[in-house]
Amino acid sequence: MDFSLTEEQKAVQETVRAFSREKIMPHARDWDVQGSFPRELIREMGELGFLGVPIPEAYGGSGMDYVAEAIVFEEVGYADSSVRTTLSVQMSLVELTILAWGTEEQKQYFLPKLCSGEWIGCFGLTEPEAGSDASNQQTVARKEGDEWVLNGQKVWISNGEWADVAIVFAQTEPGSRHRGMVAFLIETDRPGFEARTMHGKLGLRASNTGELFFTDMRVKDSERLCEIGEGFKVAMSALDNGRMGVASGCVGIAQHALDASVAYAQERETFDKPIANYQLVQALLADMHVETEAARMLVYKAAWVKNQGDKSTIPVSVAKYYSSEVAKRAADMAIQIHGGYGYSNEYAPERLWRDGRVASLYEGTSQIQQLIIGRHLTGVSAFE
Ligand code: COS
Repeated sequence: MDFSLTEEQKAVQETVRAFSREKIMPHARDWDVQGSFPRELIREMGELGFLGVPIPEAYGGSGMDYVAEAIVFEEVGYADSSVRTTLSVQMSLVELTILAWGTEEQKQYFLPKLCSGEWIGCFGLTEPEAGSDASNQQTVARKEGDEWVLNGQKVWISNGEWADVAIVFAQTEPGSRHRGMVAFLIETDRPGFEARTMHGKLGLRASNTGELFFTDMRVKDSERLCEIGEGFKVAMSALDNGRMGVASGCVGIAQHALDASVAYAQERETFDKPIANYQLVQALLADMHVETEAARMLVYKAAWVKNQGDKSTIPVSVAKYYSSEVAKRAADMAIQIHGGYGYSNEYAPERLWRDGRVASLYEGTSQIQQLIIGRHLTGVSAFE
């Protein structure tokens, strides 16, 4: 067993870390307050190759492995989870899904635009009545000749209003649950499609989250991403990638919470001594360190499984479940160590805490991950 990173992975870590600490982190607080970050940043990251890490070079990607991808998410997530979320959706949920399920024509047309950051993508699965219960799709696709007519609504769609291209899931046979689901890959600049930004989020305020509306939207049959009835498998296989992005980003949140806490503990004095002298503070720091290291190892293990080309659902669920819980705990401990200052946006912990909170909700709640893992252990499905 070799725990060291390859030269290529180390180079990625160095480059993305330098970029994120210089170009993202100093602005994270202002972007959080403003509720957005500059879209040009996506283009810039595309030019540096951060947007297509595991995509083959033939399609405009960087042709690297899943550990390198995890490192990119960790480093960007350390700086700003809003930017990381935008990146994760683009790379894990959209690009990798097109790579796995798209036709050669779809891959050649969409992937270079997404890898370069010229286009932004979104993943339209969640609906008001289809969150954890993802196969309960109310968006309907009705066939008319060689076209489909789409009607329905999506919610909580990251990149929603920014997206040039959307993967959209729909039901072709209402009542048939996952057996009738299909996925389309559609350009959004079209009649019948509308996106509206959602406001009032606890965290990830700088990332765009939208609602999508489909009103008699006409979609060509050639815009299908899979066969009829395969839509749910597309969604689940996409989440095997998406959850890796969330897990890696959470390692970044936890590491940032720890680094900020160590620095603060060394500098802040109470009773004439830096608070780092107090055993109760050291205990918090030790817990943060141990849990962050453990989360990182689970992420790397899941990435390694992916690199072998093996099915990664379980290791990814394990990593996502643990890392998202660790991010919440680490950010909470960081607030505790920072005391009153931890409650102010003058320091990072309160934003880490708000941004980290969503990680155990989106792309499958912690409870969904527990039930996926529980089903694997017992052979009994809680969903039947
Ligand atoms: N990759 C490929 N195919 C998969 C898969 C995966 N990871 N997981 C399941 N499938 C396939 C199964 O093989 C099965 O195919 P067949 O009908 O051919 O046998 C089909 O999909 C149905 O699978 P399953 O029986 O596991 O479906 P369930 O309804 O039991 O799934 C869970 C339940 C909870 C696992 C699923 O609904 C889920 O993950 N929900 C959370 C969704 C979520 O994360 N939402 C947030 C989205 S934010 S973008």
